[in-house]
Amino acid sequence: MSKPSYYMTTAITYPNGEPHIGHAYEYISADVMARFKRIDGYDVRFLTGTDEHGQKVQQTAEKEGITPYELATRNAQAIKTVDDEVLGISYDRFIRTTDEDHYEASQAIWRRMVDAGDIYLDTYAGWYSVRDERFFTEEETEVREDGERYAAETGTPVTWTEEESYFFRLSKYTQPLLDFYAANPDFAGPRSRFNEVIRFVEQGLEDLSISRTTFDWGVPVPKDLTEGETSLDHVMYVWVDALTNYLTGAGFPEVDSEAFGRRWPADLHIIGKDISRFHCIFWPAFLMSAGLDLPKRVMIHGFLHNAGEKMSKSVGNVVAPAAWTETYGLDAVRFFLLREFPYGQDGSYTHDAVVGRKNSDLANNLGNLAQRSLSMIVKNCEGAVPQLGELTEEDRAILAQAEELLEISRKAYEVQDFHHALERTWFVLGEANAYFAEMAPWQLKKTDLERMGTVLYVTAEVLRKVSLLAQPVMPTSATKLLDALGVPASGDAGATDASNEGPRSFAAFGEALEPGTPIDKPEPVFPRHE
Ligand code: ME8
Repeated sequence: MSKPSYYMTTAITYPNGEPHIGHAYEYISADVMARFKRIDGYDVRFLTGTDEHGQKVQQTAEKEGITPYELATRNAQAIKTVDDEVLGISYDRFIRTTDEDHYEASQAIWRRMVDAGDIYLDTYAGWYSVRDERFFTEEETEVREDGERYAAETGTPVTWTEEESYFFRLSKYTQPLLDFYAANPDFAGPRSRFNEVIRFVEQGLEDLSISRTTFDWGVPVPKDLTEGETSLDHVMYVWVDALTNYLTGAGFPEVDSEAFGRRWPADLHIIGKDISRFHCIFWPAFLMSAGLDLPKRVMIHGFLHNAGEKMSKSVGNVVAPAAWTETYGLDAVRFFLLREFPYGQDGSYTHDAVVGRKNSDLANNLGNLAQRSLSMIVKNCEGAVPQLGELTEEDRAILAQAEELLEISRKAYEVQDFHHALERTWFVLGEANAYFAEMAPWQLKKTDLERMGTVLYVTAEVLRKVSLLAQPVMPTSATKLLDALGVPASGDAGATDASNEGPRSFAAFGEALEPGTPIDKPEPVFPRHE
């Protein structure tokens, strides 16, 4: 039987600078989702990449005296290196919006929107923020103390823009969008952010300017297919081609291909809170116009702040992902980001908070328990998983709690509630630590060897389940733990890179440890951060 398909994406990053820890937060969380689904038996296609067109990239390139393509190529490479070498992101394609097939896809969706009668020629006059690559109405802007005008919502400078432009009949989609939201209450999450989108649409939508004529760094608009005469060369508004990357990655415009049939509609778009309107309003409207299915879910994550403060170049508090992974280790960073605060909310990091998680949750709760119980097995049970004697109430209770974790995690991952999955898992681990302390197998060693073996078995079995579920978040460490527990690798669980050679499928979750399996002297997996 073929595996069910799961197609998911991150936002594509502007390559006008190097990625910071806020971008890393998005890549890591998406990677955790992709790994979870692979281990759970899905044929995952995971798309990430760079959003290379538009004025922002063009202006940065001009300042540096290079072409936009040169700038984009340099920074796309830097981002890819962070994905590959710093964060171990298991993407399947790194798309660049300058890729040839993406031009084709962008022009194809444009044609479909023209065919639907949704594109017309007019003049745009209004405010534009290059930094946000976004239009603002007069009411959405304000003049600040310095006499300059800014977008009120994002605080970025805006400039007056007046030019011939194609428009998309977004207004026509106000009601269809509201109907769609009502019929699909899980289309976007978390609910609070989805509600903000709905309230915005309820006020009524205005048509959207979707092409630019005053610069040329973009996908050219197909000239022959227009409603209205123009002598000007238009390039697409960068967000039109940017959003279309999700279709390109699925094989569009080959809509009849096997690949497109499998991958589209996308199962999940992961994005940050600043771009929810683009993904929950413009994108479904474009797709409705083009006669294509809508994505199943958009998950809107919060922003990561440095000790409560927004990261910014001018404040000088921007953190490079490598600075973190070198200091704390990759798996600890991945764990911290998903465990510390709920996905969907904003969160903050400090050195003390990361070290706290690393030492208490990882070194103490997980590392120590594994180290102590496995060392005892090696010393006192002839180096093999002990036999299981008669189970007490306490044994049954802790085993039952561990057993429930897979279903709890599946439900949580379905709505990208990574935080809840980890919280429950570490709660059970806390219970296992309490069980171990109470049962005191080091004392049983002197009085009741069979009972000691049972306690060690039960502890190891809980550790096995916790380690299985920890794989998506901490691929390297969880693999080491599973190796130490003598759990065989399952070849079909989506091995994708060197850090994830031996993922164990969740299909084996219910198959308890085999007594007699050899256990080697354990190496510490989670060192304390001093
Ligand atoms: O918005 N914390 O690109 P981008 C968490 N090209 N997430 C953050 C963050 C922070 N401090 N800073 C940025 C764009 N992000 C467009 C996307 S998609 C078709 C086009 C997130 O480079 C941000 O919310 O500004 C977005 O999801 C992603 O990083 C890329 O941001």
